[in-house]
Amino acid sequence: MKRPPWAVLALALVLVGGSLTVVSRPSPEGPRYITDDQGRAIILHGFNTAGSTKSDPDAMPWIEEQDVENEYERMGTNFVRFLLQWSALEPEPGQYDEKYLDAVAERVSWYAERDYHVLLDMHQDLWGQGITEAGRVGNGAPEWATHTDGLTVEEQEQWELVYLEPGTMRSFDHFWNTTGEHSELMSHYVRAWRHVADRFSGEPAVIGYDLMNEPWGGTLQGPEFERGPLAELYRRSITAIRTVDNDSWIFVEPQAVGVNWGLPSALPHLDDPREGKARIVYAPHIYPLPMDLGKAYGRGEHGGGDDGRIGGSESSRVWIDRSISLWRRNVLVTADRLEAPIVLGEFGLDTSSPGAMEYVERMLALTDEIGAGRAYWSNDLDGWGPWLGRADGEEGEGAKPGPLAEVMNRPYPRAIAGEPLAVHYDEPAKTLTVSFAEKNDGSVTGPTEIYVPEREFPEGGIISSSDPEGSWAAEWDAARRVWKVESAPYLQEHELVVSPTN
Ligand code: 9MR
Repeated sequence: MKRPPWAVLALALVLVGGSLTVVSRPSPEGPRYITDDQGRAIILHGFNTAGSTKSDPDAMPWIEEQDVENEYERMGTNFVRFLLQWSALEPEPGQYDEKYLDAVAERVSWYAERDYHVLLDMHQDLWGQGITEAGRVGNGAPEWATHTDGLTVEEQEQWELVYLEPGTMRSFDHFWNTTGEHSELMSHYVRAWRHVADRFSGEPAVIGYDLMNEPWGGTLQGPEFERGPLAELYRRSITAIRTVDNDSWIFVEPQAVGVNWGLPSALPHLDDPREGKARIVYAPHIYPLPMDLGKAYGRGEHGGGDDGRIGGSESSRVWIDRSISLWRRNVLVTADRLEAPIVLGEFGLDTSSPGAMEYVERMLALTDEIGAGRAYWSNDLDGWGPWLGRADGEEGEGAKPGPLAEVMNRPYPRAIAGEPLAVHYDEPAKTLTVSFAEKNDGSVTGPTEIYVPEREFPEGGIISSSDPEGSWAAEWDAARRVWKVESAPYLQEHELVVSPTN
């Protein structure tokens, strides 16, 4: 593969960025967690659903209700980052398509019935379909909100490069009002969010709103963009959403370029005017630069990727690991500044590339370690997702699981009845350890819930607690494959261990 010129620039940025990053310091309060309506800390584990939304005439993902059922059966997930399209929501300025929202609500109900948490993500790539006449690239913004001023947009083999096309840049510059000509666009976006929040505020399965997918600043980049118009969009959206929805969590992303590779974000602290403690979530993505350049996570000299070399004789895995370390450090710094819990909104790759499943395991372990939730990109039937395709295309038969389905199907605490201290899954031993502290403030009303897969835990496996015998109780819900655990409330700390039957 020929390396695109901006990738070379980017590589240089990584080197410079690495030396500029703020040294990580432990958070004064430790990691923060999202809580559910029973006051439990929830660990979000699931998929983005779905990329197919972008090109669907009704802007719906490919799934049917049976596919949600299949996902639970195969992987026991509890989270979906569900893609929305502003173009479908507000097809004409100020007019919202309620039928579109009905269709979203129907899908939300499929998840709700299976105890999932749904994050509504206002997705965009390359601004919107209207950046080209053919409409083959770009999704998100409606055509009426797309002003290229006649500047060109050429399609590129590597889709991200289209961000640099003049017409795309101009469309973003108008939205961020860098041009001073279209301040109405941001107002529309904010009102559209308020409309969505108004519609879903009473639906407990909707955990929150991801204000904008992978923001791109056009001609404004880095701190100037993140502290400027991006923060303004977030502040205005948060204020608007809170007029109709006091309880949902509001997810904010950093600028994607650079930060997805591990560089620092300059996103500032955002106030939350809700009654009660702030509910802002930091939701970055990770796509290590070597992977954007076509490198794989394999162990070979070049990571089993293409024949280009990165870093002399080092394998690309070394470079990917460096990106991951950089990402981890910088994400913690930003989350600390935002005083927000972390959810990794996207990570993903071609599941057939060398070392792909080791990369996924690594990201699952890392998110456990930093107390973050995660949504894999994506559940599409495109070689990145958990399904190898529809089984014979027969209705009701569902999709065939591939290697990713195995890796994602692992023990995890769906909900923790207290303040999580550590979550650790030992892959070779197939043993999950969850430790947490009592809250002592009466805010937690439900039990701890731990999901375990069928294969190594046919009847739930063996569960033990550090609480003295007789002071705690575990109940096995065989249908959902979930342990429900009541711990001894008079103890300050608890450790639960679930291990395979033999
Ligand atoms: O995987 C998606 C690819 O098929 C599309 O061509 C591209 C442009 O819409 O988007 C890809 O998905 C991206 C997602 O929308 C945002 N984060 C990065 C994802 C992978 O590149």
